[in-house]
Amino acid sequence: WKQAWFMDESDEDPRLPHHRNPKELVPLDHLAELGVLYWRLNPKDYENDQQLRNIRETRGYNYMDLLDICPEKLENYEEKLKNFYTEHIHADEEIRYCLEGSGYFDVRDKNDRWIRIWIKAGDLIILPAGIYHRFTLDTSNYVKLMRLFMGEPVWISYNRPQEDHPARKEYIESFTKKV
Ligand code: KMT
Ligand code: NI
Repeated sequence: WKQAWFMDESDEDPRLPHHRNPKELVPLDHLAELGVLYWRLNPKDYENDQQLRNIRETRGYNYMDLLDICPEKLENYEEKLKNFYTEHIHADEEIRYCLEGSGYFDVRDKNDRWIRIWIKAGDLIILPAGIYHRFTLDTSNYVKLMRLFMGEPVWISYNRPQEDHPARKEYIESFTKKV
């Protein structure tokens, strides 16, 4: 697991890795403390993958669609990418499964530092409701994502600051409840 790290502070192209010098990797259990969950699945034949089926059934993800992020297949490509990379939260979990290509999900940790999570084919990630995050392509410039959702999908983003949003409050409270 060498797929998550603390980001540097530079304003260079977001599609670059933005490692700190020296590199500061973030272990999976640190992400789990933030409520970020991760699975490694087999992206080939995803339509018949029993592991994916189990996750969807266990967590109630009855909704599914596919999103190809490239200029040819995504309407309003530039604008959408700009919105994806604007720091935001949602009222619900964000569940993304990478089928092809790669990209970066950045999430804020408890000290408001950016953690960059590198998602490649086979990576399924769940961001909890209320966590500040953003997304960018990497220099490969392409990703195919499966979007999962419990019930009727809601894709509304609430840009930071959102300290009074119920999902944000609940997320923050989830830390103080734990010892
Ligand atoms: C979102 O809410 O869609 C994002 O955070 C972007 C990543 S998935 C296209
Ligand atoms: Ni989001």
